[in-house]
Amino acid sequence: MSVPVLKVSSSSGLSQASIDKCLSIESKFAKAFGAKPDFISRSPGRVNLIGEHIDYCDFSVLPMAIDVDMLCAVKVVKSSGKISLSNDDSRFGNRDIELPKDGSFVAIDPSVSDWSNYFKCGLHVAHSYLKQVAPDRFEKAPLTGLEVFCQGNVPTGGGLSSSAAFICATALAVVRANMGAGYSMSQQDLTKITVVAEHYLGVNNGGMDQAASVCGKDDHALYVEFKPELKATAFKFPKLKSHEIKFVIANTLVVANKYETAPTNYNLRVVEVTIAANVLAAKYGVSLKNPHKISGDEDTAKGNLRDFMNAYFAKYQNATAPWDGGIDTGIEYLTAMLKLVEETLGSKPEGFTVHEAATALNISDEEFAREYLSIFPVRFDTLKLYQRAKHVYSEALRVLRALRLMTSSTQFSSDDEFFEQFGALMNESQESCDKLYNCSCPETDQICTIALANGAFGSRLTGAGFGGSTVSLVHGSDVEKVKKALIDKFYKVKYPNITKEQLDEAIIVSKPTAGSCLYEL
Ligand code: NG1
Ligand code: MG
Repeated sequence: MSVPVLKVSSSSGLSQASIDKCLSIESKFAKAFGAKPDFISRSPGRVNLIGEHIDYCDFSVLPMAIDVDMLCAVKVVKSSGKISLSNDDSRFGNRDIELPKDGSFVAIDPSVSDWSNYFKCGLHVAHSYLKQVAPDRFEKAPLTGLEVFCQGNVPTGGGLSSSAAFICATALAVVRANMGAGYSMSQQDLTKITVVAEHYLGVNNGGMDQAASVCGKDDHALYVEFKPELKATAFKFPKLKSHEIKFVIANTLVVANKYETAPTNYNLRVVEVTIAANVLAAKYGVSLKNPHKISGDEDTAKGNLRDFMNAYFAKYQNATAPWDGGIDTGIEYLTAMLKLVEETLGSKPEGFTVHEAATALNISDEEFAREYLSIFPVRFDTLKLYQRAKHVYSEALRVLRALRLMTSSTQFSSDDEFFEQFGALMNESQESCDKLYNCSCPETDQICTIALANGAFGSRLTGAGFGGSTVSLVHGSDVEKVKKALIDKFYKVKYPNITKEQLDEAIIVSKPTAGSCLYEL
């Protein structure tokens, strides 16, 4: 499916709110650059309902796009030789990016923390896409110059993917500006190219955020699969007899700086589960060679826990094909993996030293350091292979159970059967993120406890964790009650000077929204 291109007019079926937003950014653009933009690109934030820290193991996740987003209003200034950036948020000052005349890439310096780095990441992946689809035009010649006005309301560092929203909007804008108005880009291509964008800033992320931001659909959540290829299937929440299904998103306001903490947090988790997969593979004598990666990032492709699961079933259970994503087989395979993790790694809850992990892999400590610890640098005392692998397989299992609840055609005998079962999965996910993956934080735990005590059926961190946001499942009629409890018992206690505006931004109750699009003016 193509990224939608929408004409900004009421006759095109666009909501008045979207039209107003476009007209408002158009006039801000005019103030900044003294002209009218040619088009606007948009990409939303997302919340992940369940399936945390498993996308980089190629296990499916259940996110939805939400109605906070990033907009880029763009004017093509063909031969200016630069991209001039302006931002609605005064904390982010104007920037000029010079475009190399020989058509080479703009350099990105991840050691300098600057908002334009995200733009540069989107620019880079769009540029490399352009070189692929139109090499004659983009191999040696520079990209077109641009004026860009950015405006977003996805909280930064809040676990709702402000980074993916910005990068997807940027990449889309650069492709549209260089290929012209008629060019149609597929959602799959936009997702695929943006998945690797943050790797240029040193974060070895999976593909959930970009898939959710690009492929979001009004009133639908998404089941995102990464194998055999990237696929986002939209589904509606089940219609219950008397209660609407609502998710309350509450930000801890603890900002998770992913880049600074990557060596001990996010990237270390990716490394630990990669090592766990390879230790299991060595133990059971199976090969993870030639793993299928959506990113095409072959340098870092060492096989993952899904590859191990498939290799194990091929060798020991005569499976003739890799797991195809089916719910029943998935539950069977993952349950077997959990047993095996217990038997194989369960005796070492204290974790593995470098030497112990290298020995388990039959390689030298030096080779181990080179192969696993150097591409993205990491720091640790011991590698918690048992806990991390157990989290991944159990979380992947919970996603399948959650999907079955969301999509099962059998009616629930009572509404609360749905709420209780889905809520329990969310609570188990939180427990696993906290105790096995160590990616929760005290503020997240407090919000979850308050939400659960005030009517929520399930409550958990969403996104990478280590701060950021929470998501809680509630009856539609209980939204206000849960919000009030969070305000009185968490926000006003923890942040006594919090303003009304800050509170309005901290708690979001959004219906699922549409993904990336272009607005033509
Ligand atoms: P956040 O930090 O919430 O944007 C990150 C990763 C995802 C996924 C989740 C955890 C990036 C861009 N995204 O999301 O790929 O692994 O953590 O489920 O780093
Ligand atoms: Mg992010």
